[in-house]
Amino acid sequence: MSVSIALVGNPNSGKTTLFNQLTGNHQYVGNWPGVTVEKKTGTLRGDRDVEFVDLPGIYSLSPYSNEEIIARNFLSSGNPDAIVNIVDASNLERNLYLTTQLTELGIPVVIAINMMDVVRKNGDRIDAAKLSNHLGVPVIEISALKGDGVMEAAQRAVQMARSGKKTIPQHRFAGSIEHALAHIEEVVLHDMPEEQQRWFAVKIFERDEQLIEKLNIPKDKLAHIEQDIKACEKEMDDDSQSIITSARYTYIASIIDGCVKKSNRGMSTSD
Ligand code: BGO
Repeated sequence: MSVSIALVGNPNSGKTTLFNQLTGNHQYVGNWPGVTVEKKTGTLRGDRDVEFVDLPGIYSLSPYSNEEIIARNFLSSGNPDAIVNIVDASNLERNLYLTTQLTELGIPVVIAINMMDVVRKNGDRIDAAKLSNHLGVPVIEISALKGDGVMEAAQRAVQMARSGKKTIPQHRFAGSIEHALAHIEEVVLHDMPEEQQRWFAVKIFERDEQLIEKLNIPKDKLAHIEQDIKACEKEMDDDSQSIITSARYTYIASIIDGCVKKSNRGMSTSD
């Protein structure tokens, strides 16, 4: 069975380096429809049945740039069978912000934790097994530059895609947010496959206009949902978008603490 795997990550996480390692010279370059953003696809070295789609480098699945819109439209349309999320190990906090969103899409996710050569050289340690347990996805340590672990990451993604097992997000928001999300799913998303509902519910909670328009949600249902969102905003004394952003960062900080041991003698790649 042929599979399509999306390669997703922050700018400068090593996505191009990984894509080149995985596909060698089996690459095709075009443009995403309607925009001048480059679209690269390629097949896995040694297996023409596995296609990789290189999505633009992004920090979030918000609708604020062409790159983000391309990525989220592609991912939420149900196209890819799996996602390889490349994460810069020296910048975990910022990179995992995107990861928390990717795990809500209902698509199998494999994390390829990159720049591990830098981490090791600095004497730092990352507990990949613990991180994997927290996030509910396989975490494979790689160095895209040296080629270490890249095939293992690809094979895990192929395995996940073929098994049909969806990723289940492990993170739960505070009670009142979860209450609002459950209500949104019940009122407007019940016709959608269950595993895809969470990401859409969070976006509707954030009042993502582009998505609300696309889903064509009737006004009376929107008004109904708005009551829950407003109640949550009042309780937490913040706007819904900031509530979600802060919750994601608080969650990430809580899991990174136990997974990363710094020796304090090295520099990050961004340094
Ligand atoms: C330059 N290890 C190390 N050490 N570096 C890596 C790894 C890795 O595993 N993976 C990628 N890099 P992109 P995006 C560069 O280009 O793939 C490096 O944006 C330089 N260039 O080599 O482009 C990679 O596609 C001059 O570094 O990322 C690249 O996601 C001096 O990370 C950078 C130093 O990789 C970004 C580095 C002229």
